[in-house]
Amino acid sequence: MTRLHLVLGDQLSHALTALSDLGPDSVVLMVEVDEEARYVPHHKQKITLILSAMRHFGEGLRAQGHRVDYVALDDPANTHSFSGEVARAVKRHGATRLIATEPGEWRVWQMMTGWQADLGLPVDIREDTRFFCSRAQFAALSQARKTSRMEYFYREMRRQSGLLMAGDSPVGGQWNFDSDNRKPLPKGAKLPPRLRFVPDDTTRAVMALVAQRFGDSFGDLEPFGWPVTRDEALQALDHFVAMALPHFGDVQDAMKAGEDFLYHSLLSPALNCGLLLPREVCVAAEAAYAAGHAPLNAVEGFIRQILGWREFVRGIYWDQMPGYAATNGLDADRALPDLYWTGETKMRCMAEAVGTTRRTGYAHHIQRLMVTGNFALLAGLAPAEVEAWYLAVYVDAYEWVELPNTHGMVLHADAGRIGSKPYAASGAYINRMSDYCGGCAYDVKEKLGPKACPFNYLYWDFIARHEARFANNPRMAMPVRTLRGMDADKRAQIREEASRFLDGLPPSGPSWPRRG
Ligand code: FAD
Ligand code: DLZ
Ligand code: SF4
Repeated sequence: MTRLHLVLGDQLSHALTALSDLGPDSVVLMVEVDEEARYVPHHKQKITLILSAMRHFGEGLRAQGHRVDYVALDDPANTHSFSGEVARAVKRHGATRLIATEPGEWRVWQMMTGWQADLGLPVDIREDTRFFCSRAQFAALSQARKTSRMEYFYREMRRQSGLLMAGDSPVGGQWNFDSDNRKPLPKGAKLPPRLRFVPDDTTRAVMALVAQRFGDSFGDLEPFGWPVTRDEALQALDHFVAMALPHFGDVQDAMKAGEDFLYHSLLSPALNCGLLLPREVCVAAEAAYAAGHAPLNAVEGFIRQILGWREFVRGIYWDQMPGYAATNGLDADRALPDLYWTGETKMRCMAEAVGTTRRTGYAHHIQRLMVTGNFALLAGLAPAEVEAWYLAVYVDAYEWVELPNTHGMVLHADAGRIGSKPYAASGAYINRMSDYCGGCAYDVKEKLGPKACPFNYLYWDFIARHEARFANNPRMAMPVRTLRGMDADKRAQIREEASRFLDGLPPSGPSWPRRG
């Protein structure tokens, strides 16, 4: 009798349900497989982070006395797929039962649900209890119409978790302090130093493997500084709470040239691969408020991102897949321009956002949403291509969290399931929230002509392309009215300049594989 307990690369938590009943008849299975590294061309630092964190996690289990069967990427017998490696391990150990925790991606869920029949043994797929809201609870809340907007769902999660609650009421008498959180970065603001971790021997060995096998993948391999162990992830959490959380709220939407991190937590990579649990992160933030170390608008804003947005997008993903990925609410079909991979463009905001992405595997939320995301929306880029890009380039990207953000929040391809209106903005927004425009080859104040900021005419062209659709959306009524006030010549010029600009962008080369 051998029970095989499968742990995937984003399930590196000792609290994982698949590990809850390890016994003398248990073998923990962890597998490094090419298929997971190649289904989109993942950033080199993402592959490094996951493989190094997996190796450390496996070693940790061994040190606790558990039997761990760890299949390395360069094992000559490796079949390089989850299904192939699970089948080999079942044979190797004469396993009588396979135990897993539900995966983060529909693609892997489909594989997993076929294993019982394919392998001819019982397969337990246990709930992933690391989240505040289970898939079943979200479905029930949706039935009860409590997930139509993130804010309603978030309040439900506040009540359920007790976070920032005083009895039945929100602490401070308000659920949401977002209106306090939209300031640009003040001049001369002193940004906190960020904790980066020096790669140890395990990480160095993985980096050498990644350089050798995935040298043509996107992004810089070095300097690598992401936490790869539970201990490092806890240090990163403490550091964020001490140094950045107090300022998190006020300038949450700000951007600054040359500053990759501002006051953001940088915790998503550790949270999403399991080294940190969302509850402990929220509790640490709440404790900072209780201790008078951080103000309420910062702590509420931070907790809302995790307890609200993170749980909400996961709920939508599992509630709506597989159909969710297939919708194209704005009929967008333009190929992804090469500048998303190269960062080569005169638009300084885009060059900054892609630049930090290449160097670090990270860009903060407003860069993802209002720069690369806004451009993709205005330009009418094909959802599948944009989604494959976001899934590949960020070290924190897994489809359950990437897809609703890209498909829904950014591209409005889900026809409003996530947001009631598209987050479309002209150059004025980027100018207000950043210092990018000052050093840009384009002029943000110019609306048309060779010097005009492309975001300006692309914005109006976007509104014009969807005029009929947006006229029925009360939240889009104002730009539609303004558009209708423009004379025919101006509208024609906007169309012409937008087309010329977009048609002039080189599309991605064939060397960048699409999502398989
Ligand atoms: P902070 O700003 O410090 O926020 C704290 C935490 O809140 C994050 O660590 C994250 O866990 C959570 N969070 C914040 N916003 C969101 C959100 N919209 N959805 C889910 N969780 C959120 N986040 C991912 O974790 N993985 C992705 O693949 C991903 N893809 C995105 C794609 C697009 C187009 C956009 C607009 C956003 C995406 N996000 C994604 C959400 C958000 O941008 C990142 O969570 C955030 O930038 C991570 O950096 P941080 O840890 O410093 O976040
Ligand atoms: C992203 C990734 C990569 C690059 N490699 C592996 C791997 O070799 N083994 C593994 O178990 N997981 C890996 N992952 C994470 C998986 O893609 C992730 O667990 C699934 O997509 C389910 O969310
Ligand atoms: Fe971006 Fe336009 Fe500003 Fe240049 S002028 S940085 S393109 S918003």
